[in-house]
Amino acid sequence: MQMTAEVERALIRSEPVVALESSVIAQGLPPEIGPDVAKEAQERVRAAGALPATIAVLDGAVRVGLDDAAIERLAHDDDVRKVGGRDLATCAVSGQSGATTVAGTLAVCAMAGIHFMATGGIGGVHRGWERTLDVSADLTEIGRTEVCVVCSGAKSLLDIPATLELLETRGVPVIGFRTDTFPLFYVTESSHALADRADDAGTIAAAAAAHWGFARRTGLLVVQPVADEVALPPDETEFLVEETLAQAEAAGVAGPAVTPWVLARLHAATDGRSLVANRRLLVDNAGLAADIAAAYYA
Ligand code: PSU
Ligand code: MN
Repeated sequence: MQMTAEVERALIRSEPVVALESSVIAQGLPPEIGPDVAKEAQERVRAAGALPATIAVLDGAVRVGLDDAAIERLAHDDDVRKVGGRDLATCAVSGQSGATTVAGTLAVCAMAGIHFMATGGIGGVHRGWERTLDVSADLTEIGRTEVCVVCSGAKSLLDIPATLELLETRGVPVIGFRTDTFPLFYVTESSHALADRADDAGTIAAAAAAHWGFARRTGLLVVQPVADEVALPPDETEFLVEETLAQAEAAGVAGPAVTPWVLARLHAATDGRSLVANRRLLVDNAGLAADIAAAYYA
């Protein structure tokens, strides 16, 4: 594992560090936008008084903290793997490069001793899981890694009730940040009620400290709705998601390729409005994760 000197120093001194995933750079966003968004997220973390540590594998080295050149490579090289927890070792041993999903990022957080991370949306239980068994490894890793994960919920292309059930089964608290319902990524609200809500970062930091203090060896999931002014309307979005999922199935798209494929279609179908929302929520989630980490280590 190669950690940048500033991240290593911060971790040794118990100063706030926020891990950022990189699959969003390589697979989630178009290459001409991904690096800008990644850098903006990093700047937001710094502005909140924490250090960003974007995670990836480059030429077989697990990297904690990336410079701008590394971020550009992830966006533009065409042999960058999508790396979950199971892929870390084979990617490293073969000398390949890979961008880490939430699951892969959490696996590296466990190695590095990082307890806070931010992402856009987590992977979850896919619709049709009864047939396909497609359940994101994000849920497995959140269920066994002591990291507070900040996201904007999950896309409605997932089976949201099943995803929430599995989080409960795995012992993961789901805390709404200034919301009482589970947000659906581009959409601020849903009909899925949450048991827990917090209105400031300090309360979430206290919940994380208590959770780990009670020897709960799992993550916590913090869900923050995308800002109202860039959110997409629920009905239009639900229709588009349904349509795109059907197209994916008809085109034979399956497994890890589903989410990137559907995202790209949605970006085109909304004339880029979904990209604006995606960008905003990624940066805002990085900021909230930094606020929580700063409160935790204060
Ligand atoms: N949701 C998004 N954009 C993304 C992802 C999810 O809106 O880029 C990525 C994240 O890295 C997440 C991963 O961890 O997809 C989940 O992939 P899968 O469903 O294959 O486990
Ligand atoms: Mn999957």
